[in-house]
Amino acid sequence: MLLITRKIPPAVAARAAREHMVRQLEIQGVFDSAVLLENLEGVDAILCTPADRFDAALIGKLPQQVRVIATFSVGLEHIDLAAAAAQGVEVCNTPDVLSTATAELALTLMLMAARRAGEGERLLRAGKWAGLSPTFFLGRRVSGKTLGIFGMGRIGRELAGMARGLGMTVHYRNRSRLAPELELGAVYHGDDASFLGAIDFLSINAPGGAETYHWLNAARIGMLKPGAVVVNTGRGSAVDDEALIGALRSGHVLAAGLDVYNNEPHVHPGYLELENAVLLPHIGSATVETRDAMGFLALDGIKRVLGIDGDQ
Ligand code: 8YV
Repeated sequence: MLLITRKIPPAVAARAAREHMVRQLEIQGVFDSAVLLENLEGVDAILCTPADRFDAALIGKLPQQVRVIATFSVGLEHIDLAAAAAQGVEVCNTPDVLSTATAELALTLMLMAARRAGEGERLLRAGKWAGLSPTFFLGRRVSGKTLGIFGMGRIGRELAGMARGLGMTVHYRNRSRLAPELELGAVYHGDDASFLGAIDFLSINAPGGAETYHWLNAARIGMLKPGAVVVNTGRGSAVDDEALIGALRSGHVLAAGLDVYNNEPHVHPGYLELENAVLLPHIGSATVETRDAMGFLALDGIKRVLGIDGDQ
């Protein structure tokens, strides 16, 4: 029996139903582990999402029969991997298939933030557009500028390719330097100060978790050039919200484009008041094509662990 925590795309649900007995929960908003625990009878596989927190306490309560947790995400920070391993539960995620969609959204946010697209749309819809003038609504050009990518994994590299298409120069910060065939001319920095001081746009594409927690804090924001643009499609936990909001207020950071937040779905109220913040509701991978591919990959992982062969 496969337990699915939240509503999934129809094509994925149809395949899941061909391959398993399915128990479909429709949890919305904040995850309630009690609801999950009440529904585990006969379950050997769970399909969850990043909004569902599988900490050590919850994993410890899973019946022995549960052999695999597949998450509808590349991110794994919501699952205590050590606790799962200790209990003999395999964990599968959905890398690669969402890289293009997420990079597209990072690029969308870069363009929207620099060209004040959200603010302009709000102004027009409010009936406040008084007409053209040479000084009206000036933003900043994106082409020809320097993009700094924090986290040069699959999504970061996809974004680098798109940015090169716009004539941007790409710099990056990563755990380690990439091989030349992956780097493709991007400039590697071994420390934050040289990286942050060299760029006009910062895109956070690193995973969440302890290693990147509040990486973009007041000290690092201070290392950015005045007028830099910050974009985050990785995890909200990589940003200290108070520090970023302060820098957006002062103008040291010209604009930000955010798709991910600390404490989702709650958004720090400071952002909501800022015209220079573009705010999207965690839709980096939200295309029909990508969500189907993610679901199919998660189901592949479940089949592998449960030892189910071939297409059912
Ligand atoms: C979510 C994500 O998975 O893959 C990730 O880590 O954050 C997203 O793609 C998706 O929003 C819904 O499950």
